[in-house]
Amino acid sequence: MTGGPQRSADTVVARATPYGHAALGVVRLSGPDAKALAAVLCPGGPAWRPRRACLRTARTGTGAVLDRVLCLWMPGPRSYTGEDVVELSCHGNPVVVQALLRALIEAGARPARPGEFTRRAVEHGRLDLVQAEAVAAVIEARSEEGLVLAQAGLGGALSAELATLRERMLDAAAELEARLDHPDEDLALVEEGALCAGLEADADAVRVLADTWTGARRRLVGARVALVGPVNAGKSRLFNALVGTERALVSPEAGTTRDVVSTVVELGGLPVEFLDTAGARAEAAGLEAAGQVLGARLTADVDLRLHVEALPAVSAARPAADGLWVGTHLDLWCRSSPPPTDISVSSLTGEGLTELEARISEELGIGPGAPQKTALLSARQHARCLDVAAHLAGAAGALRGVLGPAVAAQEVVLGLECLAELDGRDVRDDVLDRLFARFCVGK
Ligand SMILES: Nc1nc2c(ncn2[C@@H]2O[C@H](COP(=O)(O)OP(=O)(O)O)[C@@H](O)[C@H]2O)c(=O)[nH]1
Ligand SMILES: [Mg+2]
Repeated sequence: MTGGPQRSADTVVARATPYGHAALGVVRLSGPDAKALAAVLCPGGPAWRPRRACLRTARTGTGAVLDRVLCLWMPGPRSYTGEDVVELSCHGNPVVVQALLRALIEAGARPARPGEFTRRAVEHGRLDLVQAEAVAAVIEARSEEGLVLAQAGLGGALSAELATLRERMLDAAAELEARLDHPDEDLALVEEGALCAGLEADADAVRVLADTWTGARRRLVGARVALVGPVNAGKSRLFNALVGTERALVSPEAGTTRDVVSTVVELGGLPVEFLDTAGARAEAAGLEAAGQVLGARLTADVDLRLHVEALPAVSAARPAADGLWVGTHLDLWCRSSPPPTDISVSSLTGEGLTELEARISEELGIGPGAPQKTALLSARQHARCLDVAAHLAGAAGALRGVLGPAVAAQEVVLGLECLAELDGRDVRDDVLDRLFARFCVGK
């Protein structure tokens, strides 16, 4: 963080609950005047006591009652943002929430920008950047396993792992600097081979950490599975069987499916979006060909591809691309040898469907298995981790090769810079702007 901790001069306000009718709505204030502004909104009543909920009456400027609100005053620095915070729980009617917001803004509060509460928490050292992203993940996680990973991040597990990595990298940098400053003296504490091996081991460890993002992303936002293959392979019928509803049109006529049809279902506790696509055939033209192009584009980054083929017409060789090779029409398979596909099903009788679902879960790495302890929680963290790993590998390579300790030291320093950006120790404002813009207002 550039500039170090600083007190924000202004007090911000936002609703902390979504727009809509609900039992409760929460409005949150943060900044030096939080309590004073809340006291203007809720005049009179008992004395304000820190961290004690108190029922008060919010009034318009003319004294009319807006709502009875439960007020909680959390003086800084022991608050979410590190500043004075007041949370007002009112009735969950957008009219009530809007009236409270307007009154507080008229009294002098400023509407908060997206993610501003969490950004203030980071600026006041209450959270590091990795934990701030964990806050977003806790709010957005779409599975319980994702929530557990997000909570581990918020609890500081990932931050601690990064802190020990930083220590090792600083030690390596110091070792390399010692070799540069005094090339003729034997000041090195660590023998060169061990130093190289240490850098390589750290590069590997950071790559392993980077790899946790794939599994974590699926647990946080869900996974996407596309059904692809030739026309009339039985993709649409299998799609309907997998999502448990007659969602896609099924027909013996080739070229029936044109648009991508998608449905989200829960599989092993995760939301999984299945996508049915237009089948492939060389003579496709017009809308059918356009459907194939659209299908290829919309499924370019799926987590898993099911290459579907009808068993009576199955090719002898497996499709070249990654994914599961699925044979349909198992009910029509009458040859003595087992089908060559990875897995076979009959969408007519249902045979093999349970096994296919289990296989899909396995391919996606969901369901029972070793739970991850620490995992990355954003694409940004993933990108920075890969940068750190590349610099560490570059340092080891330089030390082993002809480039030597000067280049190796430079690589470690560059890696440390990436690490500082990763956990927010030293991160540019534009990076923060982009990151917090993804948060919603009030977070
Ligand atoms: N007997 C049998 N027929 C199937 C099976 N799966 C699909 N079909 C039939 O094969 C034809 C083509 O199916 P469809 O799902 O539209 O294929 P798509 O073009 O790949 O989407 C339809 O008449 C389906 O009823 C299956 O497992 N067994
Ligand atoms: Mg189809």
